[in-house]
Amino acid sequence: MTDAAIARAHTNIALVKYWGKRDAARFLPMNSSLSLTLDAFYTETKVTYDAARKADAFTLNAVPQAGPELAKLSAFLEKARALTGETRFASVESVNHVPTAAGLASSASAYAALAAAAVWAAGRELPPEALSRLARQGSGSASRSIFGGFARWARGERPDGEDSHGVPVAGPEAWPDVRMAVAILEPGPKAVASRDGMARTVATSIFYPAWAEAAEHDVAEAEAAIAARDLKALGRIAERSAMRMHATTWGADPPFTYFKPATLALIEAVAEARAAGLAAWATIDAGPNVKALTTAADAPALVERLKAVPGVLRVVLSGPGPGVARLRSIEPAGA
Ligand code: 2P0
Repeated sequence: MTDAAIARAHTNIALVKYWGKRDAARFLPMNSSLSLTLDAFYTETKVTYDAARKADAFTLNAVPQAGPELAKLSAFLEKARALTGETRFASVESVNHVPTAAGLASSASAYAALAAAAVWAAGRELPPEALSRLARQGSGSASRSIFGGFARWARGERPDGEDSHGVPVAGPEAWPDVRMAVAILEPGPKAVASRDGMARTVATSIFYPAWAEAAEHDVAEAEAAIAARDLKALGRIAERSAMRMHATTWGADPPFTYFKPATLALIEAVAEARAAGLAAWATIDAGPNVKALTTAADAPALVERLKAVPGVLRVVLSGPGPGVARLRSIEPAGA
């Protein structure tokens, strides 16, 4: 007997960053974080439980996966099965609608979609907080992609992680005028993986304690700015959170950075745009690309400025996106 479900989840960009774990096995963060879910980038995943299967199977963008990729997926499905009581193995078909070489973390949308499809295919309906808790255990940032618009990932206090999950802050309809311009750079040599980078900064960065303390305040301030629809205040918090996160990497031993020369040029272009009167605040994740928070009205002028920076391949504009949702059919890879 087979049972299947399909879920779509959108990626998110943190405005107050998640950076560092207090419990790596449970994916428990050192600090709370806050993000904007984007409508332009998403993952669709179909999970089919099949009593006749002897093992899990996984295709990503229509390419069958094996080795470590399949093992990672199977380990996550074990967590979903433990939660739902499902006992059958599954075939998982996943399609990423994230531009290739975008340097955007697809793990957020991927694990959010997988968590939801794995639970729904088991015939269970769980509250979004429970889906978020499960998604968190695939990739921390996935806990936020269960929700649309602005979402907070509450750090939580409990050692078992039950209180560490996404919380909706303001849905995509609440502030539809917000935009994120994603400037995509030519791909370079592989950077330090975010998981390794955050582990190294927690263990060795002399700036880490200051980071963790500041982040908690930043989340509270960012929520107040969202409640007041004050993009200037939110942008300022987002930019300083990103710079402080990256400062921890310079203070690590050995030190490292995700910045490339073009990253700094983009940060400068964003500052110049702001000086020229446009809404524009930069944020950077565990890679060299720069994302700029802006408004629908100012986005076209900002995009032109970012496109003109040497090294920029393209700029993708996105508005607020929805939370995880059930689909009837999956869009094939390449569609
Ligand atoms: C974030 N990042 O808040 C931060 C900012 C990157 C920089 O979440 O180890 O893939 O799977 O929990 O979620 C990327 O790290 O890390 C990330 P794991 P994840 O978006």
